[in-house]
Amino acid sequence: MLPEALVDTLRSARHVCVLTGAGVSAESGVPTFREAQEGLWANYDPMQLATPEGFASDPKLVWEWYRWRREQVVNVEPNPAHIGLAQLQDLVPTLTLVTQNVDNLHQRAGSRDVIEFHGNILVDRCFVEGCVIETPLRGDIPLCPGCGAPVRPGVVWFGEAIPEEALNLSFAAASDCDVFLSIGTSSLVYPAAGLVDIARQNKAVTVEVNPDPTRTGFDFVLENKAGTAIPELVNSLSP
Ligand code: BV8
Repeated sequence: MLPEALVDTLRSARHVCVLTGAGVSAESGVPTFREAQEGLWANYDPMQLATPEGFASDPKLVWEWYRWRREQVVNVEPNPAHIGLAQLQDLVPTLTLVTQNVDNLHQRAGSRDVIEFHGNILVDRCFVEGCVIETPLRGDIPLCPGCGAPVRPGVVWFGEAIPEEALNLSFAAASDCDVFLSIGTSSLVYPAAGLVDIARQNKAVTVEVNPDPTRTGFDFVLENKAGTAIPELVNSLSP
């Protein structure tokens, strides 16, 4: 049962800013970032693989990891959490969805104008020019057809800057929103994890949805799976 005060707050919200993490895709069968290492990948640390240094030192291994993860995400479906967030976008005046996830599931569920804070695993980019590579990739370490440099997945690695537009749009939304929903994230990775602090500084009501709540200081904590809590939120707002 949702707190009545939270439902009232959402009903009167002008701008809801949502930050999602790997927990939103967990119920689709995509392992969360920290549990993602299973099977042959159990011996590798994602914090090493998801870095420019990791790619530079062994591009073939890093490509194998991303191809394995791509295979995962294209073979799963959006879950009720993704679908509920897409529905929520039509139930509040303005909803800004910022995702740390790179799996494209929010878009497949129908969410519009998704801000991909850490990029998208299904996009390929030239390592040197940064441009998107549309042509089919060939070989263990695909090369840019334009300049011959290695091609890389279009994600943001540790130690890399967040794409400027994504950063600016997300900071602006966190500063303007009157409700900030943090869903399915361990709140460990910055600057994404700092968005809630910006929202709080601007007097937004903050809400965490996580079966394993991570941080004190949220106004509301829904200690539940996103696939259950988000549809409940949507039902409480539906006419
Ligand atoms: C930056 C894309 C600066 C790649 C990802 C040293 C050197 C350099 C930087 C740093 C450094 N030390 C610290 C930093 C900053 C660093 C950082 O924050 N590190 C952390 C680990 C301390 N950040 C960066 O490097 C960022 N860039 O700082 O740049 C800069 C500035 C200018 C110029 C140059 C540089 C970039 C970070 C982006 C990294 N890329 N992903 C890929 O995917 O391969 S991050 C990756 O991990 C994910 O995208 C995600 O963001 C993160 C994992 O977090 P979560 O999504 O929260 O997932 P997690 O598994 O942790 O938690 C899941 C949660 O779900 C849990 O709480 C669980 O309870 C919950 N859950 C489970 N089931 C459910 C559920 N919730 C709801 N429902 C359920 N059913």
